[in-house]
Amino acid sequence: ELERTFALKRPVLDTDLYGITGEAFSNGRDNIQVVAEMIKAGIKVIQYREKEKSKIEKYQQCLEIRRMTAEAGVIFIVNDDLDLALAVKADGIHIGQEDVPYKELKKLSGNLIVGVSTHNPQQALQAEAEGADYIGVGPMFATNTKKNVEESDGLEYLKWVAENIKIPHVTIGGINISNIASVKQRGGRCFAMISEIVGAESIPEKVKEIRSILGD
Ligand code: TZP
Ligand code: MG
Repeated sequence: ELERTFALKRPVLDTDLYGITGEAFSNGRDNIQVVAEMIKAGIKVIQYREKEKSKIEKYQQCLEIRRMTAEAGVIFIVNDDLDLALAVKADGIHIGQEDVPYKELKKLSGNLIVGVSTHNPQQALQAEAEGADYIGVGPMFATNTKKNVEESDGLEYLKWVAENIKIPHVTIGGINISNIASVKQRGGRCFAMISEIVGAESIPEKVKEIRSILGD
């Protein structure tokens, strides 16, 4: 009964905002409520990222989010857990440098979209060479949302990616209303935010404000 939103991988990230969950930063809302608001706000790619729940709790939330995103035509990506992504028929999986290497993961991930977090040119070149569908680029700025985040030259690294990498990229890390214009100016096209969006009093209002800054 569950259905993937897209039979084909591409185009992915052909959109301005990439929403990511995180219940701990959501002002008392749960991930389901946050996703409902993101969909209402017109966000077209949503990643389930949840570091503080058991697998069964994550599975239950992902099942519901898969139903919601499929109905809305929104791409649904699961962070970290390939079993979870496959079980709920997500559209994609997002992994970091500390997860099972992409080279191995892709043997198991079928036609799922696979995104890889990168923090420097060497990691970006490797992800592209190995066939990743998109890369995460960051952290752009300091953030309290992710623990032990690998350092990056942020805006300088983004500029390099914009000039040298052909697969789509999503910028992440400490992006907010006050600095998003500087990220766009360095070549950012798709912007991922956790705290700025999930922590907003009204997510649709926040998204409107962000879009007015981006000029779309
Ligand atoms: N990866 C790099 S920074 C980060 C992740 C998941 C956290 C982004 O959260 P915020 O609140 O938008 O800084
Ligand atoms: Mg991970």
